[in-house]
Amino acid sequence: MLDTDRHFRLLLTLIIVPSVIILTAYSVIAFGGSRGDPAGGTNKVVVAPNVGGVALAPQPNLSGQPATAPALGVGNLAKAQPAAQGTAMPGMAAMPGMSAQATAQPAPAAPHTPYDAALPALLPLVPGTTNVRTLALTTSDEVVQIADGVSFQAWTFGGTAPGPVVHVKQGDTVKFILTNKGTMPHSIDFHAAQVPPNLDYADVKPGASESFDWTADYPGVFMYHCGSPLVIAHMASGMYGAVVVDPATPLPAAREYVIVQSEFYTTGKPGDVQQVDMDKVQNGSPDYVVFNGYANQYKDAPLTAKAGELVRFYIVNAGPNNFSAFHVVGTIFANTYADGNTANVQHGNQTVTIPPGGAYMVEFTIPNPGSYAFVTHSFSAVAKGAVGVLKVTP
Ligand SMILES: [Cu+2]
Repeated sequence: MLDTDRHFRLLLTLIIVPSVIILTAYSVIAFGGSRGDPAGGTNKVVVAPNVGGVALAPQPNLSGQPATAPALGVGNLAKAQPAAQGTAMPGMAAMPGMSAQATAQPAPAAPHTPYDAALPALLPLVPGTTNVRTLALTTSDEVVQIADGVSFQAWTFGGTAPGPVVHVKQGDTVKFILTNKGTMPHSIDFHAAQVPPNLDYADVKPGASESFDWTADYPGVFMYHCGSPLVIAHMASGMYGAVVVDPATPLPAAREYVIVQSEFYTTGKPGDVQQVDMDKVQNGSPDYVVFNGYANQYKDAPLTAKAGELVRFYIVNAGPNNFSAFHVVGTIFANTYADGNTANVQHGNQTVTIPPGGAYMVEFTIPNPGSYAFVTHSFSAVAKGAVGVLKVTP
């Protein structure tokens, strides 16, 4: 028996000891090798080079004081990292200091005029018709203001980013003409339309015009945007807007606002016109996330409503990258409608998820006067300008 036990132990030792050695060696190669792999490590820190060029990120400050300090964390990272060399978009005029790090902004210039968020009137009818409307949009290169003291070299529809809100009724035919006064080909993609994109959404050369008709088959709220390559570059440069299609059965009267959420990715010296930074665009690292094209504009100049009044927000998320988690602090949405279609109703939502290229209509009534902030609840975006206030009065 003893001999058998010894032999058994010896046998176990001969099996276990080499196994432990082999397993230990394998662990070092497999896990140690993976952590130390330069390629893997580089892939995991793709955001780091993109924070070097972060410009002023306004604080999520609802006190009405203009923000001047970089957002906590972003500023620290910006200082800790070497300056990112921003990549300006091909075809854009090079600006002095284009590749320099932007870490501060100069004092504000003229006061900003907020983008009018009120739902505009319906497009004009073609005389003698009841459901044929005309729409003419022009594309152009413009320097626009995107935040306090920050100007940006944009490509636009109608001279602003976002472009004008298009308002029609379900069943309308839109006789549309696009005139390109910009310096490169542009086009338009109406998410509210059903047309052959290879024909109607084709590039329009500088100086040229193209026209096509489309019908508003579905009610709701939709994005439009430039679809010329690189599409993301044209969208990141400001080429998007909202279409609101009233349903055939009219909605109840309400206080109606249109909000387009979008991101800006910038590079340039403080005080210079900022250029789009395509590295940041492609990596999804915006400097600004804004409602209707300008950081914090409805925090500084609140939208208004009356207590007890039905409020209706049409929200388009133009992206080009981020989802929106749209939320109004201090209220609950009585009704929410994905893409603004009344067939898609839900009740009692706190926050709605709006994908890039998507939209929502939300309705709510606020019983008590006060200041009600609206945000995307992806809160890093709030620090970058995605906050407004609805001021409710008795
Ligand atoms: Cu374009």
